[in-house]
Amino acid sequence: MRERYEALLVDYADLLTVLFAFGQSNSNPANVNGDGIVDDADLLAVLLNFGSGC
Ligand SMILES: [Ca+2]
Repeated sequence: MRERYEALLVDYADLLTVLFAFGQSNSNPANVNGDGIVDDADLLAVLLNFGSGC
């Protein structure tokens, strides 16, 4: 499972992962910032890193 998006290429699959999991509070790879819930902060993190990787 994906722990941190900055370690991977961010693409449409990641964006969809966040969108489909939006609002969920369980453990989820879409919870990018690890605060326990998938929300707009995670969506923003994906958008800001879209197309990047290392
Ligand atoms: Ca989050």
